[in-house]
Amino acid sequence: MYNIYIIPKLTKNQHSIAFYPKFAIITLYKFSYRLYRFLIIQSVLLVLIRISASFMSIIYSAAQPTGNIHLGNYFGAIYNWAKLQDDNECIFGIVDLHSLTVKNNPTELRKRIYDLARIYIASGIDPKKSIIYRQSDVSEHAELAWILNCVTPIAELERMTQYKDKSAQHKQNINAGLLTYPCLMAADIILYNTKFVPVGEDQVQHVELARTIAKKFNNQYGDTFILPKSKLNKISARIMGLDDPTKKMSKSATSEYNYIALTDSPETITKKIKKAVTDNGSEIHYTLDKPAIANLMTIYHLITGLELKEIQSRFKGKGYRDFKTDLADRIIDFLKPIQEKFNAIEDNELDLIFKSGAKQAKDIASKKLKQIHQTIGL
Ligand code: AQP
Repeated sequence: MYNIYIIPKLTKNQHSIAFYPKFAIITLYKFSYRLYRFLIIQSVLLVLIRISASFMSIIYSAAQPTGNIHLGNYFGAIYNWAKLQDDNECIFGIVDLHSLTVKNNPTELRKRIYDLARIYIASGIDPKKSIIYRQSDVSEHAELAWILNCVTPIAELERMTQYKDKSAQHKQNINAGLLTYPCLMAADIILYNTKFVPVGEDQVQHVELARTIAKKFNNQYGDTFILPKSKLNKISARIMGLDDPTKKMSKSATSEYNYIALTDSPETITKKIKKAVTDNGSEIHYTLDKPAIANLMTIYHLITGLELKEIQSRFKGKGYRDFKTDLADRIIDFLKPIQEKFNAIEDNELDLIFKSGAKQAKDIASKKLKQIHQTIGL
């Protein structure tokens, strides 16, 4: 099949003007054949890429620029996102509209948005593989949130744990956004035909509500949305506060001794780990009735990759002091390359990433919203 054209070789003498037309035809044949072969290979490759892309899942997740990103956010979410980006189509948002549910200083908020993007990239999220964008750059989120508000029963929103916790925490500012937050989060997710949402345990209830809302919409208007599922990394899904191991580590904790921020200095890390609450006794042993040491051992495991049993035997006969000193040193070493990358990323680099991310996200979101408009009769 490949030798359809028998192309005679030209001898030296044949390279004369007399042979020019024949030579030109042969060259044209050769060229067309190569072009034909190139195009066939390209089409086959394109079909293969499309087939493999159709098996890829769409992954969506996001974080709020509400404070210092800590080890809980990192191991519960961001670290897992980076691992998913080779085999899936990943979209990672900086959900700045969500952060407005609590009071903000505009200058600080702007800085936190850029710093969050820095954290994503320093943690291994590659803007060439994944879409990184700011939620407020894609207005479709806010519009779909309004539409979803109109299919979501208030009772569903009122029973959300985060709404109850945050209303108690911000008594002076219990705004409507705090209550309808899950509708905006549902919009973030289902706007992109998301299949999986890798999150920490505290966000599972919201992802389940997003699924319920999508189901309600589909029942009312016909199949429009894919029903998303949360994706958890069991061991790191709930990192507890260092000052209170019965509550999760949180960006908006009142005490900075609650968390280790990814950008904390070595001195701060050492101080925070030294001050971390411990249980009665002094044995380095993982048991659920000793939540403080269990939490610190989980962090040690995530940082070093050592199994809990190995950690136990490594510190056999030693006390909390030795364990804490080693843990602090290991966290410092672990965060060093992340901090170096974080400090090297310039704002103008991020502006380009935001621009390209917004374009890519908007492209998907606007098509989906158009479809939704048609479905609901707008
Ligand atoms: N302690 C945690 N352990 C494991 N995962 C956690 N996440 C949050 N805290 C822990 C996960 O981090 C991702 C981004 O979180 P977010 O920005 O959506 O905020 P959040 O869930 O409300 O967490 P924070 O840190 O407590 O922030 P604030 O104080 O602003 O509310 C999510 O996937 C989350 O599950």
